[in-house]
Amino acid sequence: MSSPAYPYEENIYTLYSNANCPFAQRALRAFYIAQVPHKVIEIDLTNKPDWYHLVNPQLKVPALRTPSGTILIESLVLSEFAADQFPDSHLLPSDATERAQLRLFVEIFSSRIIPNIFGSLRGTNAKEIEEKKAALLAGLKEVNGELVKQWERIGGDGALWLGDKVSLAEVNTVSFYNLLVAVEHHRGFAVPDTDEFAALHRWAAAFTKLPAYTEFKVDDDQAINKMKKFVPEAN
Ligand SMILES: N[C@@H](CCC(=O)N[C@@H](CS)C(=O)NCC(=O)O)C(=O)O
Repeated sequence: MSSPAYPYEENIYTLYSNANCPFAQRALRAFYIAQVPHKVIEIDLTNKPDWYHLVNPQLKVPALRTPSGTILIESLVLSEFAADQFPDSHLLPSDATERAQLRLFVEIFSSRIIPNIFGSLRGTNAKEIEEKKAALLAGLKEVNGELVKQWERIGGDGALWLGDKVSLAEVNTVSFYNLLVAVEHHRGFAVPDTDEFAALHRWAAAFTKLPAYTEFKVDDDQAINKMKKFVPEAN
């Protein structure tokens, strides 16, 4: 049988990624935490290799090739796959209710924060930009409330979703939190330093110290520059 006409590493996982992509960073962090031998192939998104459609017909990163040749796509699928395939990573709690609560947190973050980060940047007039910034603020308040509820449930002093242990709650969200710096720069938005957002600040102070965070963190200047492409020319 002939080998497929795209590059991959025999016998280990191959992750097709881009270091600046917040979606790809979910997969990079999950595989880093799970300590799974894998090769990262960096895809230049401005000049994608001809063979990439054979890996992902949607031409997006991240994508994963398993050692047996199965291709998986979509960042949340890949991070969940890492958690399932490598349970010793404890990326997900063993209790089904706790897993559901964690997934709800990721869903709330993904649906309230991510579109409003991009929406604030893409806005074409002051009204639209202010509406998206207000929605982003409301989303962050909701995320803050979820953190407060979670810490009441689990007790202890830890400031990550699972207390002291990093999990998919951080893996699937922190690359987007990292983009808030671009909304601050381009749109003058900052998370207020008030009690309403205290849990969020406490969580960020904890996850920014994690090796899994710092290893893949995009520099603030680079995040600001990369996100500039979403800001329309006229504003
Ligand atoms: N829903 C996808 C989104 C992935 C995505 O949008 N990736 C971007 C880079 S951050 C991409 O590959 N875009 C294709 C392009 O730039 O042509 C996922 O979660 O994996």
